[in-house]
Amino acid sequence: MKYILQTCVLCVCVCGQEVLGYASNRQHQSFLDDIFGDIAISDQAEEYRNQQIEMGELADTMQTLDRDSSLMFRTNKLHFPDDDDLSDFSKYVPLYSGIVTFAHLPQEECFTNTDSTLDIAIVGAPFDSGVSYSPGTRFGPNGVRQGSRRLGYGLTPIRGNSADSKLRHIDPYGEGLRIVDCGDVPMTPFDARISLNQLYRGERAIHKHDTALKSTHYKKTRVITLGGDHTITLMNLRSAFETYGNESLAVVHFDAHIDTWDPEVVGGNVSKYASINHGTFLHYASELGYVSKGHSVHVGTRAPYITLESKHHDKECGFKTITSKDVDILTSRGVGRKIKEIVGDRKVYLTFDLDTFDIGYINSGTLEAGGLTPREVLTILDELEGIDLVGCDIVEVSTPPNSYDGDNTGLLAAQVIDSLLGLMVVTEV
Ligand SMILES: *[C@@H]1O[C@H](CO)[C@@H](O)[C@H](O)[C@H]1NC(C)=O
Ligand SMILES: *[C@@H]1O[C@H](CO)[C@@H](O)[C@H](O)[C@H]1NC(C)=O
Ligand SMILES: [Mn+2]
Repeated sequence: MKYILQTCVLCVCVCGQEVLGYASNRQHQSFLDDIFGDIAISDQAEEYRNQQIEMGELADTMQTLDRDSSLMFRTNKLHFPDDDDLSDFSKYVPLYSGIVTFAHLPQEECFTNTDSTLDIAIVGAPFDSGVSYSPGTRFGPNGVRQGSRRLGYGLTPIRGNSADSKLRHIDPYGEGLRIVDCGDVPMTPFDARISLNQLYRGERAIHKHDTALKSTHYKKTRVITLGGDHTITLMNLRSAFETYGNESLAVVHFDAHIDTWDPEVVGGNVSKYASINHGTFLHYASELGYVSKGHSVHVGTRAPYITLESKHHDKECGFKTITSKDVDILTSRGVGRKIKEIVGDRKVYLTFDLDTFDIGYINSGTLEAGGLTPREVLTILDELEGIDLVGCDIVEVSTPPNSYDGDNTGLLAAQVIDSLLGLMVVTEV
């Protein structure tokens, strides 16, 4: 066996061919060497192994393995790049690796550098000082980003509700819009008043950017905010309202709860400071004129009204209601069509509370049974194709370390954002 091997080494030297691929100093060629080449064995290790074999401490695998079984590897020898060549590093990054931004979008400092042009900006609002039930959604922005790692290439067989819908044929990440992840607004956990004001200023700074895509009919950046408890929507709405003309926006509010509660009912009888919270922000949004009355709608509603008066007050705030059970009656597409009818051609702000989903799918700030399935939600959202979506957010995303449901919550939240991104991009291409 040894004799044959050395003959071959000679052959390689004489002919200058690499077909057999043996390194000339290898006395005891093994199956592993054939498969992995230099990666499996260094010169030092080779020498050590040879010594061990000579001393009879180690079996020469050449004696025991059938070399025919490694013929394929010997004749298809792997060629590694030059040791200092790193050109392949930038070509492909595995989806689970790297520093995590939403769907691998480029990260940008959007707050102080307002000269850059952006079409759509993702920003996190890590805040949970306004919750009445489970806290912890300050980890939400990070959770959504973790859940978005498989996203970034958007052409799928289910985007859009029919083969001839425009949505079916687009990849929101690849249509030429400049979409970036701005990171999180630094929101202090110690004083909700300061914290919410920080968010307003952060959103406002992002809204100052001009858009990049020439064909767009939006002059200013549209923002997708990752929450955070639902209180944050008041600040997002305020900045969107001021950016898009100081005219009330059609608010599409996916949520198990109405969130228009009079502060006298939720929080306000504790202190004035406690009045603004995740159950009252829509009362304030309506009072401040951000909500287009009669053209705004709750979707997925099912939690108790708390008081008899709350139902009446909700109407005063300008919302129509599509309950979770209405999805059974109208079908998902029917719900989508009804929402479109309600908002018409008005500018839309869509806020999505993760508790819209049934408790079986997610963890969130205030879980309610009897919610929607992921497919129902994706169908409803895609049916909104063509609406004038100027801003959106996803809130009450309760992910680890606050919850222990694996990755489900983050994955679903990311999937909703992916659909919303589709709705934002489809009108631009
Ligand atoms: C909306 O009103 C604010 C405050 O008065 C003003 O600064 C802003 O320019 C207005 N926005 C638009 C788009 O007109
Ligand atoms: C606040 O209002 C709620 C609902 O009406 C009531 O149950 C609660 O007792 C009130 N708390 C205080 C301190 O007034
Ligand atoms: Mn809510």
